[in-house]
Amino acid sequence: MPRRNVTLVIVATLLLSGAVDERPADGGSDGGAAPLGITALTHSLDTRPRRVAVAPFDGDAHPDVLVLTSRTTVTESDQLLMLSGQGDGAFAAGFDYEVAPPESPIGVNPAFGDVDGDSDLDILLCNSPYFGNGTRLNDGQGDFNTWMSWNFFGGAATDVVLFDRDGDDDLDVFFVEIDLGPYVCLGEGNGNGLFTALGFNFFSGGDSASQVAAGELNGDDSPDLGVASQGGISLAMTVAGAPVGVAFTEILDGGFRDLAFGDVTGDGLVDVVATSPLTHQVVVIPATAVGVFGAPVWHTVGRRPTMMVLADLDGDTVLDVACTNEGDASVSLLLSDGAGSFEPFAKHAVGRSPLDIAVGDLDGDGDLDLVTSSGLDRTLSVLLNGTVP
Ligand SMILES: [Ca+2]
Ligand SMILES: [Ca+2]
Ligand SMILES: [Ca+2]
Ligand SMILES: [Ca+2]
Repeated sequence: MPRRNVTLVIVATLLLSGAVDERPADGGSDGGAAPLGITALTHSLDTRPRRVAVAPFDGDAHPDVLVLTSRTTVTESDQLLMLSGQGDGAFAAGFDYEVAPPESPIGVNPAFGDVDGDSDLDILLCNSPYFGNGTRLNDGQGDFNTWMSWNFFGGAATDVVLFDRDGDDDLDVFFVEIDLGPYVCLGEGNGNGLFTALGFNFFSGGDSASQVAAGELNGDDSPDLGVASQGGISLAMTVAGAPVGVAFTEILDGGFRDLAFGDVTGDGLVDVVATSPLTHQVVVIPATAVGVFGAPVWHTVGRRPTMMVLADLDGDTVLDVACTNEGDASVSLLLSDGAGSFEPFAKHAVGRSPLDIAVGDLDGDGDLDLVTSSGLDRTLSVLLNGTVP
């Protein structure tokens, strides 16, 4: 039985056309008509959604949507809530937990994975005013009432990522701590939902770090780490067996919001992809050999791209890029042609000032759908992919 993470299988490759062509509201570049035959749905919430994640959390096979909300007024609290996927693009109400009290700093950050080895997905919450960094364990039915704190290196973590650092089958944790440092921090998973401090290094760009990534870049079976910050993109190539290995090198100068590792060029080598809000571009740093990167290639998208996912959206088995554009209430789709280039980007309208994006097959038809959050509109925008008819 698979122990963790979500496996989403693309089963068909038929393309449909006829999507809605959305135009930016305040400048930026126009995209072409979206090529995926997207159907857009809007889900209204009582609170302001900020971060979103898609995965089967509640014990059935259907992907659910996990939402972290931000308060509207100082008298409200931040919430962690779940919309329980019904497998057809519809949702039922799931749990709703308070994760930050009124008048506390905003910014609880989530990650998910099976951190206690019982095959259900658990939730990590970092930077909570209640508990700093901690884990909510899944009871297998979609309740997360067991709370465990692992509050090392202070509590003000930026984005957090789970990965198996040392191949022992327990998920380990990586984040940037900005209160005491800034430090890049590693924690060893204990296999029970708790983590033990492994080590930390001062990271000069950490104050402006926004998102982190982990994955295998250089082929040594020891996952490598990345940080996107206002100063650049930095990578740490870890060496198998190294005790901590958090020495970062900046590989690209500039201001970046989100980054991810994946093969978007179709050559089997893992590339680095990031969003650059100020230039309205997505940058691809292509691997030219295992762990060796060539010149960055810039792709114009919508206005102020922020959060991003890599996923095979058109079913050709090569990863594509979808990013939220904060400045023009849209998602840009950069579809890889599988040979190192991308189709001209396409856009689709979503809620205003989208704050996050996640991917999963929400309607159960075999293609990957997208969901974005708009705190301003108090909505989630669900873009159902029409690749599989
Ligand atoms: Ca679990
Ligand atoms: Ca590649
Ligand atoms: Ca693709
Ligand atoms: Ca789908």
